[in-house]
Amino acid sequence: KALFKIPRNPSPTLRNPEEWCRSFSHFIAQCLIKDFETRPSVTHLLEHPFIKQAHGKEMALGQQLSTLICEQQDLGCKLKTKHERINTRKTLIIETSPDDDLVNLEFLDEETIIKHLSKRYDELQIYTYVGDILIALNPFQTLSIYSPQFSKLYHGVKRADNPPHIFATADAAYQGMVTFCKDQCIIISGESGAGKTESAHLIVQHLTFLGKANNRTLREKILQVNPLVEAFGNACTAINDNSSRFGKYLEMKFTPTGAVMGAKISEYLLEKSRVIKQATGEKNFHIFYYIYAGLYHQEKLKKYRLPDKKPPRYIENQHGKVMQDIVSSKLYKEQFDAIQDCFRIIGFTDEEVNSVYRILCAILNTGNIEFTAITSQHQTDKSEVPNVEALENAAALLCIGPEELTEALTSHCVVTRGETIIRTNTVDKATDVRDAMSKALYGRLFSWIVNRINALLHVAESGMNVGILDIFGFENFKKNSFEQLCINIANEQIQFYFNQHIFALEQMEYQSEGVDASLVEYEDNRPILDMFLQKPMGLLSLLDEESRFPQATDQTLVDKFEDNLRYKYFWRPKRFELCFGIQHYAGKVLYNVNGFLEKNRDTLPADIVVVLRTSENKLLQQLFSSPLTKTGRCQRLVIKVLIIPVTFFAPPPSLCFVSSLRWQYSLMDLLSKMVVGQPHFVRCIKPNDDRQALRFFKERVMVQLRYTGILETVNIRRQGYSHRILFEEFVNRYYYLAFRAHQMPDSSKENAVAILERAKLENWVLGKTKVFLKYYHVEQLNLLLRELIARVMVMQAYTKGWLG
Ligand code: AD9
Ligand code: MG
Repeated sequence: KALFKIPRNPSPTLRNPEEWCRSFSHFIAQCLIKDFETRPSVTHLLEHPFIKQAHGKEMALGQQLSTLICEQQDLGCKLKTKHERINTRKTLIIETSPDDDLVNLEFLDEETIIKHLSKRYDELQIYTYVGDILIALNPFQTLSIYSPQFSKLYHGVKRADNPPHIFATADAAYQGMVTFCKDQCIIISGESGAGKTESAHLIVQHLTFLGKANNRTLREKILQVNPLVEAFGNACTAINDNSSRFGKYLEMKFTPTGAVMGAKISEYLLEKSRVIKQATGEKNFHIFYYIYAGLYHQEKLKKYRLPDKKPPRYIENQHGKVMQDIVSSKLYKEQFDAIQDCFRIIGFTDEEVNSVYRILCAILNTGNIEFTAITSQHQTDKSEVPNVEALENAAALLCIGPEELTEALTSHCVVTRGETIIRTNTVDKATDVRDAMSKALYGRLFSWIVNRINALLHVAESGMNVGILDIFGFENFKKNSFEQLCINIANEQIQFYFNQHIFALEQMEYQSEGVDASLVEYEDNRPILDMFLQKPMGLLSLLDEESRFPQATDQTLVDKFEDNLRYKYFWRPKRFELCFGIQHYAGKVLYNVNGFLEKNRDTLPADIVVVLRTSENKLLQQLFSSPLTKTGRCQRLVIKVLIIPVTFFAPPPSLCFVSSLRWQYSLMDLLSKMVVGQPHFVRCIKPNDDRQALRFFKERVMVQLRYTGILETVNIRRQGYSHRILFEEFVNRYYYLAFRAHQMPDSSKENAVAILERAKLENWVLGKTKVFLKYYHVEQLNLLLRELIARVMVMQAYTKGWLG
């Protein structure tokens, strides 16, 4: 009834009818969700003269509403009632509980938090709030809480109305974007295997649901992006069978009215070295197994020149069960079919897909090329290829001449004093060149796929977006190498970003604005980051410096670290061992320096580039025509210097061949993207290391809660003011709540207070220039605003005569 109570006052400007219709239907849908128990009113609504009259009118409004109402009825039936406790082990209890938000707990210490999380995990409540931050415990089993019904349940409702859920976080980001026309970003963190990638998928799923575009194809395309990119960028590690080996920032683009219009993906720091070698018990990137099994079953191994007796060396299973293992895997074959569908749905042409397969198969053949030494009287450093078949296969797939390829692998040109001299390669050198070529082919192919997806998802730069960050999680294996160091530094950076947002910026503002709030102590990891990033004496600078000396060895490198890094976070177990240790924010890690320099140099000989450029394959020509550049890079580097270490903002060096420099640059680009959006945090926690469902190891969880600073986060969310809004912005945003549309109040402190009082909020404080709000205030204000807007819309429809 309240819904149809038409206010008398004249209306402010009506937005366009389409927008009106959309928001109004959403509003009605929300009312219905809230009113489960009074469902007879739904039937009344269907009978309501408004619906009947609107039927067939402009925008088929009535039709839309009836559909929505039916959907809600359906939802109501399926979920039975919101208050019914369904405790079959695999169904979420759709019932809110006081410990849904740890901030609400009366007594708070580590033990209490663990007790509540453990109890909730037992009841399959894997999600818990800490204020506006979401903790997600990995369930290690499939739960039935991600269906479209749940998407509807978590759409545009008050957060406290439902139990915590990843959809609620996605919804908050979406609502924030639509209400304030501001970009949002969801940062998912947690150690390897904690559930970041799964969470990212679920967020994309819910955002696609929320941004209901009329264009169904677009929705389908967006949903295919993650599976496709992950087939190329994920792999099985000792910790996680589907471990992300690259960082991914997916921006979902929306129109100002909240309809999804595309997506853009940025990839960071792919672990290319995995192509040529994997640690014991680990595997190569998924796609290699999919393609080998898929082509085997389609009887196309011959067409793509792959061996059919023994799998190529790069994907050879180290545990012996080789061929059968791969080709008999139903999963691999099915995944290959799925990847083919992804390519097709996203819009790759058959020619492009064929070229991608050819390059992948060429890489597999390249791995099979061997070298032997030719020793003659005059020469001992020459090598040749005994198994020409693999080389010929690779050359044929890459559409280049086999002789040219042999030349480029077994010799190299040196230019001295204007003269070009050809030098031969030793077996070791030729092997390195071969592997460098494989890595370069794969790395550039991966970037090309990502760029192509972006082009096919056809996104105009206008509009708003919700970005989702899913990087590789913190890793600590028995043996850790250069890759783990890069991954762990990236995680340090994300932790630093979290600290800045949750603790540092907030507390700095209390002081500058003269607000009296108790301060919370937290573990600042800035000194560790400085140790890595400072110039010229940080660990990465030392590594780069050493990489430029041709005579340097891994031994000289680790000595250099020891001699120069005077930090308590660095130690060297024994002087003559090739290893060093770092006390990261998430624990101690021992790194083995073997191969650090070579991996960091990551050089691709010019001779290889020259020969690959002669290819008749269009895609390959494109990959090697110029270094792949990412659009939009380097444009926003000086945003909010405050929250990113200054060292990150040094301009990229001109000689950017060194891996760690490129890598720092890449990370800098990522952070510059993130800082422009309003952040939402999801902290994934791994309850056990055995990947077992319903196993909650207190000690394991405790460690993660400690190093992510959850207890401190609870404290600051309780005592602090997570939202600080300038008076001007506050009055502009919310003035409808206390003033008439035509009044246009000035943005004074007094008017801000008038709004706060009218909205009946409690516990806010005022600073010199800003309103300081608790995390729950913003939701309350937004809800009031949305309800008001909906009322205004009904009123406008009335004045337009749509309501008869
Ligand atoms: V890594 O840093 O990329 O190595 P992630 O991304 O944190 O790691 P991932 O999302 O891949 O971990 O999760 C690991 C496994 O946990 C998945 O393969 C699932 O089997 C399992 N998982 C995680 N989250 C869920 C979930 N919400 N529901 C069911 C889940 N299973
Ligand atoms: Mg992952």
